[in-house]
Amino acid sequence: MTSKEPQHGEIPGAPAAVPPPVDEPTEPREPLPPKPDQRAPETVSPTGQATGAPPAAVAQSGAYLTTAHGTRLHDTDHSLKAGPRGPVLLQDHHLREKITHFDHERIPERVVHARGSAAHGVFESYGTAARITRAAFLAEGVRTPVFVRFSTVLGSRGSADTVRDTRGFATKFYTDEGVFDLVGNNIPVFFIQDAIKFPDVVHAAKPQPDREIPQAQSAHDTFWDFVTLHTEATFHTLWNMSDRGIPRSLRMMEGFGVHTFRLVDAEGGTTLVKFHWKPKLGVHSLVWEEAQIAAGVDPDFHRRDLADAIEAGAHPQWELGVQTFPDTEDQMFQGIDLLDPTKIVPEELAPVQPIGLLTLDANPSNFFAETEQVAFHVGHLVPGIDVTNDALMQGRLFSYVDTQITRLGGPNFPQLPINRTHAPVNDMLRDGMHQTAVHRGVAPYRPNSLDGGCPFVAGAGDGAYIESPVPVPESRKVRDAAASFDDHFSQARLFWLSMSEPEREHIAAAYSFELGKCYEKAIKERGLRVLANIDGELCRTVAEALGLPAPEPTVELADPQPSPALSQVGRTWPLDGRIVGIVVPDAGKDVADARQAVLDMDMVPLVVAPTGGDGVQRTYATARSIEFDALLLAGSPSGDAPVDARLLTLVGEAYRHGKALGAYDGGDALLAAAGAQTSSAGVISGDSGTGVLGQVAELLGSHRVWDRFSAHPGV
Ligand code: HDE
Repeated sequence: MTSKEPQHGEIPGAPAAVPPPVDEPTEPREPLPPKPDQRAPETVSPTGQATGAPPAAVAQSGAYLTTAHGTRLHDTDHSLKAGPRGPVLLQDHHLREKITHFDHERIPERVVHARGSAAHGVFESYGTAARITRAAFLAEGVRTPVFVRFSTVLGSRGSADTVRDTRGFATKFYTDEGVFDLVGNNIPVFFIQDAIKFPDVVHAAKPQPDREIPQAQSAHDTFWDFVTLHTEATFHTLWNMSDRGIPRSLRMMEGFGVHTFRLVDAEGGTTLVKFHWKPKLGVHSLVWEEAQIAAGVDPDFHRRDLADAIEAGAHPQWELGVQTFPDTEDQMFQGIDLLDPTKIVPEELAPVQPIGLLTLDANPSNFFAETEQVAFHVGHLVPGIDVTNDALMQGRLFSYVDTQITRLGGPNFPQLPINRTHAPVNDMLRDGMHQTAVHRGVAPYRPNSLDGGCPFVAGAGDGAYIESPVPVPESRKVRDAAASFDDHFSQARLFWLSMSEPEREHIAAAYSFELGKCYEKAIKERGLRVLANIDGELCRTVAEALGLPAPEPTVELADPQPSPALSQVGRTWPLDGRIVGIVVPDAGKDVADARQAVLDMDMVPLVVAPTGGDGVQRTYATARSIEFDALLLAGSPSGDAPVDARLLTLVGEAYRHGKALGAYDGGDALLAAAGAQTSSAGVISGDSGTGVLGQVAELLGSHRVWDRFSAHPGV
């Protein structure tokens, strides 16, 4: 994995494949090729057959503007009128076609997970899962094309990326045996244990129905009203209030299948598993102040970061891993109910075993066609992967087709290019809105003789998907759940006890903000009652912030073994793709050496100068600290004039947010002016840019200078 200079321009983000001329081009030519970092869905037919058509040619082709039916047009600037000042004529087909199509450009956004960003990639299997599953794409060395969509849950399509929320992590594997979708989240537990509660939690969390505020926020009365009454949401809510709720980058998030799945081997033997995605860059989060700034100055912070990294060649990678559990009759593991999606199995009890590597190596060519129209489904399974009786999962098996019928306008959404399987399709599904397959034959029914008996059903030996014949527990019809589902607090306490000091401070601050934004005192008091059942210190800190008394717990507090794997502090990670701002207050100064040294470490250098110019990627007007993982200060402003307030903000924020800072050539003076103490942890000063960079890079391995937070409460 390396960072390389993008195709044209100094930094990623050039809008087109070649730089535009200043004057409007006049010479007819075929459409420009896509940018080198982009890929489109594979050109397969609706029935999964490779067509061989170049992906670029199946969108626009030809040099001339045409109607939707291919007739060339000579003017698209004026309606057809009865004279230059006369009325517009009804016969203007081009006008009507253009406006009518425009009027229908929008489709309903996803009811949840509306805001998303996606990328193409490849999954390479290690083969380590082959002993527990017959899934062909998990055999050793098999490479499977994938499309991955990340999302926030609550906000609308245009909402900000860095809101506090759960993130979706949905992967479509185009395997030779059909599509497998792993539709997971970046948080391993869920708010509810049964799908029947999904409309409740989503209605509570979405903007309030009268004023339709707040957008993409859980910090409001209806959300906290619900989760403090429906306490099975406690653990998921705690994850959201932790740093996991505000990821630094989509490239630095874990992913989880959440539910327990059942893997089936070639002999029919079964193993229960939980899926995990482990980012090669480690788990890393924003601090709250950064998240707020980003929501204002760059609402596309995560989307841009993902696309830029891929364009720059810093292809993000995750290892897929499984925790495995014996498929016992009670489906419990060390006292943890594997059918309860509000529970984790700590990695220390069941290690995550790596089974393959995901690399995202291409950006989509068209947001709507790919990221917006991709349709995931928990029921898109391949032989060797089966579901369990988790009541949350079972409801999802119904929901995902149902929602696409409204969103994508009918039942033929599997035929949209991004959704097409790469395996042969012979499905007897016919007709419907937007049918693009031209079916042959007369007998889309079975049994038949008119179409030669086709299609035939497959046996297990022919690669058929056969549901694992697991016994169904003998019981009676009930609307109920197992008694083990009643424990809503012990794992939340386990999580709290596993956090480092700065992570705990962030959690307490998040609850103080969210409950503080609630209007009703009763809801705040109820929130504190829930916190008392997690931890006394947490409850007292938040109670103090709210100006309310801290209640006593109503349950006996558990005494679980902490799980270090849950904390983001204490490990080191690779530097690939991390962003180093090189601040050059003296516009003429040459920082080529420092810039090259950053590139040589596979990181991205961005030069920040007072104004734009050659070799400058950010100015005081466009730079904000949130974008940088570390700053190198190449000097201080000279002269007696007051230091530019934007520069002080940049440096001061980076300091407050626990970022590594290096100063050389007199950069110390700038640090001091910005209120950064040179004696403070993670502040380096030296003689040369490259010397300072070495120490800064070492600090970057642990993502932040964690020790600095204790000196700056409230960040
Ligand atoms: Fe979803 N969920 N969900 N969900 N979900 C949708 O499907 C639903 C749940 C998740 O990038 C919808 O196509 C129900 C858990 C992701 O396109 C919808 C229940 C987890 C995505 C839907 C759940 C998820 C969705 C909305 C309770 C983590 C975005 C649009 C039983 C394991 C996928 C759509 C993408 C999307 C229903 C619970 C993850 C309405 C009924 C648990 C990542 O069908």
